[in-house]
Amino acid sequence: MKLDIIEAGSDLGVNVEGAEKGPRVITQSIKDDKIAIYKVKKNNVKKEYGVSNKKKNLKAVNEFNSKLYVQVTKTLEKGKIPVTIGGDHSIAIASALASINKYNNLGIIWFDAHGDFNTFDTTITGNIHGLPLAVITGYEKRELADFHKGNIYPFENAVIVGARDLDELEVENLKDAGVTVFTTDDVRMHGAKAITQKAIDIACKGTNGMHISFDLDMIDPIIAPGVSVPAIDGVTELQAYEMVNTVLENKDKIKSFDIVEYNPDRDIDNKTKKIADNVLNRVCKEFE
Ligand SMILES: [Mn+2]
Repeated sequence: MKLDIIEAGSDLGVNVEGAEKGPRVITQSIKDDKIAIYKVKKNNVKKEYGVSNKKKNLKAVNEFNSKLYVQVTKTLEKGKIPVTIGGDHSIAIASALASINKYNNLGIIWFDAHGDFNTFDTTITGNIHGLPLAVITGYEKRELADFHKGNIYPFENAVIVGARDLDELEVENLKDAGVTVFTTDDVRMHGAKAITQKAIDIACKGTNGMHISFDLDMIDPIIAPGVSVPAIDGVTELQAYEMVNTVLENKDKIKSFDIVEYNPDRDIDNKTKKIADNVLNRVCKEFE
């Protein structure tokens, strides 16, 4: 196998329960017993809630991500692709940074309903899963990536696909940084394949490849309700598969992959689990 699976069961970046259990449920669908599955476990900490604290669970998120960074690095050192299964999206701070630490110069495609481009100054909720893209591009790095000394992702090689639920100040951040954002409307207007191809071109322009971070909440919550922060008006299941397939057509450029935000507590009739299973098994098949 050319890939390892890493279960990143953390819900420390979000104020609802459930995401912690996501990876365990999803990886049960893996049929190929040659695939190695590693687990990074959350320390037994008391989770912080409320919106008055803008740095909720900061210490615990960092502890978790430090461990995950080490685990992802081990896979990268073997020359394999780490496929990290979340957990909330804060885990991508570790997976994405470990990858760029190995490959020095990468782009990133962030499939997501949200921008995840808040800083501690602009966040409304203080939930750290709203910050990871800002962290790994250095727009907000100060306290969330102490374990990483290497390069960060250039703004000009960072692309969000499927966005539709962005905070006002977050939009300002994205404009200020110059990160490319393709919305659900863009996907509808130009097609999932064309938009994904554009995103690949941007992520790979002048870089050594790309990290893919696939947040299941990009998909419409009627189709995929099993996420912690659903946003209406998402892409269809078919469009999501088209995006994954288009990315996998460029598999030589893929250095690392995340599938995040599955929340089994919120799922209905395993609808979201089935989609996550399909995406994961599609990725596994490609990197046999
Ligand atoms: Mn996200």
